[in-house]
Amino acid sequence: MSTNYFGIPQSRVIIAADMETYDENARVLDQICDDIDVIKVNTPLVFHEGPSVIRKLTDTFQKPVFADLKVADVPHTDVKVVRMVADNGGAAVMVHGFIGPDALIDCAEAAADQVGIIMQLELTNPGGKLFTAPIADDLARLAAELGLYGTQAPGNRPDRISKIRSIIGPEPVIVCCGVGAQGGKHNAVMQAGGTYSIVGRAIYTAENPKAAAAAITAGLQNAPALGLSA
Ligand code: BMP
Repeated sequence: MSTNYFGIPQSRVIIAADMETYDENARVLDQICDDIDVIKVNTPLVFHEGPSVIRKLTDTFQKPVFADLKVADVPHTDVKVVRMVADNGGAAVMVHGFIGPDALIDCAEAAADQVGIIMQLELTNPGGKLFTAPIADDLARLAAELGLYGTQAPGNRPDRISKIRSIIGPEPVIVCCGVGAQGGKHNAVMQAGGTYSIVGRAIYTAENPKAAAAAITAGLQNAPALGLSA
């Protein structure tokens, strides 16, 4: 594994900064920034604020920003999005695995060791079991063959995290969405071999986001340190 784009992990929690304005997210981040390792942004916020929000968050909160833009197009379009993330100081970008090896290779080249490529495998919603789960293991094999920085896995299905970890091996990161509001548990994600839990509403809609973040990580013990090598 080349670069550790997400730095030294502590809580192993990625906050999904999913509110649509910078200010709304900043109000929560001001309270919980010390409790999380990475800030994840996705399309509603980036459409609303523009891609420069990636650098603004990075500089203000001194945390790596993961651009969850679910890149899923033909290669010459994909690479523009990857470059946009790199040019705005992003640490990693989420790219759908189903775009295939040619497009993924072009994305990795465009990332040029400035940005980690994390492959989206299996959606956490019930419908994700219908079309994405059946191809997820093959996509994970492809992610490993291409030496990508990591993959996504459904944090609300620990058995799937274990399977994906067994396919990709100990080094790549696995980011696991669906912890908190979608039923996943941080401890179970860690025990199954996940590297990071992604948590959104369970923290940012809580009356006390700091206490909610502490509750997510409470009781975490002896978690295997997978995907954490520099
Ligand atoms: P929440 O914790 O509020 O459910 O948010 C989950 C976050 O993870 C959202 O940003 C969502 O877009 C993302 N996500 C997901 O829930 N399931 C997936 O399969 C992939 C995701 O990126």
